[in-house]
Amino acid sequence: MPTEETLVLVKPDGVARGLTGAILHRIEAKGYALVDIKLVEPDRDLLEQHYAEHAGKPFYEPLLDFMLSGPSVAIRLAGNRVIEGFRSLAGTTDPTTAAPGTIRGDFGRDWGLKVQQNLVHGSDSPESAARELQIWF
Ligand code: DAT
Ligand code: MG
Repeated sequence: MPTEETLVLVKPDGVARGLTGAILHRIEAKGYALVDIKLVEPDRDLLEQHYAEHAGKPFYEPLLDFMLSGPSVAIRLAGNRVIEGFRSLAGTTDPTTAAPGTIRGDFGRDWGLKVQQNLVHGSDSPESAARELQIWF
């Protein structure tokens, strides 16, 4: 299978808590290649495009507010099966129950807010990756 690409975000909680380096370390240790990386302060329009699939859900507005609360680190990441590989590194959505050994499981928890502050984003399919990479890069 040819090398594929995914969009990874270190979300505002990860940047604010100084976890960008630790997260990048795990990504690099797994053997994936950083193709491009930048600090981004997204506007609401960018986030509405990125999270279009979640519009109208109860956590949608808190999610956008959270993503507007500070910069994220956007990463174009490459490697064979990197889409599923990064989501495995990240762990499941809810950081309270994400498996230990994953980014979300080791560094995240429930902060009692309306949105899961779970440190990272990773595209969930080749179609999502292509769409999201175009939005952020
Ligand atoms: P993922 O980031 O694991 O792909 P998702 O795409 O379903 O999860 O949701 C996007 C983000 O929205 C997720 O990272 C955190 C937040 N979120 C999802 N479901 C939630 C819920 N039930 N309550 C609060 N926040 C939620
Ligand atoms: Mg998702």
